[in-house]
Amino acid sequence: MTPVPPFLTVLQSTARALVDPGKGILAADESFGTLGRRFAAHDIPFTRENRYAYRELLATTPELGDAISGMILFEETLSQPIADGTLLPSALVRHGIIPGVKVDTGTRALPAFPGETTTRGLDNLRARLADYAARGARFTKWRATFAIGDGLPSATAIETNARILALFAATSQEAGLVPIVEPEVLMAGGHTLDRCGHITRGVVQTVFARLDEHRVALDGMLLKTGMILPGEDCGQAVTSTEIAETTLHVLQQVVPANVPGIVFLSGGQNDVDATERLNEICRYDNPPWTLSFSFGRALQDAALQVWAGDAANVVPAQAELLKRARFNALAVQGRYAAGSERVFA
Ligand code: 5MM
Repeated sequence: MTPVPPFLTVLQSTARALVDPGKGILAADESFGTLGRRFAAHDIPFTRENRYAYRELLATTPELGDAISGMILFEETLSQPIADGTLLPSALVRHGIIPGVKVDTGTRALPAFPGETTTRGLDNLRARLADYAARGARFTKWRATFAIGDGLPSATAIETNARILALFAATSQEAGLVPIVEPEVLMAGGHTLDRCGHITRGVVQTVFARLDEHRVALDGMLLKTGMILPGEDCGQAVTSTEIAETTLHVLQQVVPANVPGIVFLSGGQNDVDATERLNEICRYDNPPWTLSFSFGRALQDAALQVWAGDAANVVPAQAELLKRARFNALAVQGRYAAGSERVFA
């Protein structure tokens, strides 16, 4: 008989709270490399002071908890003090936002498989999780990436990453932290919508097979995945309806019904497209799981641009973040209308 994780009730209630209807997750877990590139695009010096200022801006946005259920942090942010002297995770809790943390340590080349990666971070994971939990984290996230190309992704890359995702998820549940399992099929390339659907189906199916083998409690985890989209160099014109129907069709084939929620990443779509497509996906009746968002760029890009590293811009930057969070909160209820963008402009 499969053993029941000791914290199953806590895992189930945290997972459900993260997909509280009408809310979604803010992914602000960019590693130094990624955040450095985002800052560089706006000529913002990559200093600890600026990283702290930016993460504090996000976490202290007034009313953000009305639209955001949880915020994924980078390890550094978990111990960051904010202006009032409290630690940033405590500030989130005060706003009704659940703190979580990215626990993978990034992707590395998969030896002998050019163009493919695995994700590191399992070695000392148990000890790190105990530390993160003591610092207030209640959920975790691990991302594996899959490139689509000639012969890619290989069966070996899919299998290796699925196994690692399952080990991560089981270890996280053992520590009482809800795992967000993120297999990301990348948008780069010239593939069609159908090929993205075919690859995503195979990847997600293998991930759930390995989660089952590793006795991960599916009702105490979330799946984070991309919408099914044509590659960014494909040139195929697709409607939001086609994207929504294909995405739901694929996920219904491979995601078990007892997974409480599926949260979408934005993956490089512009913020308005991401919201509009999310809305279309969420308009369909009665999928077995709650559907929501866990956007990084599609929530943050406008705010980062307005802030531009200047303390004088904090309030308008927070307004941009809140605006996108609210639009996406409407989208998960199927109530976003593109015209709303003009009303708020
Ligand atoms: C796919 O990336 C995740 C969602 O962000 P987008 O909505 O922008 O696609 C995101 O949580 C990602 O895992 C983090 O930004 C961390 O990425 P790095 O590359 O810094 O590990």
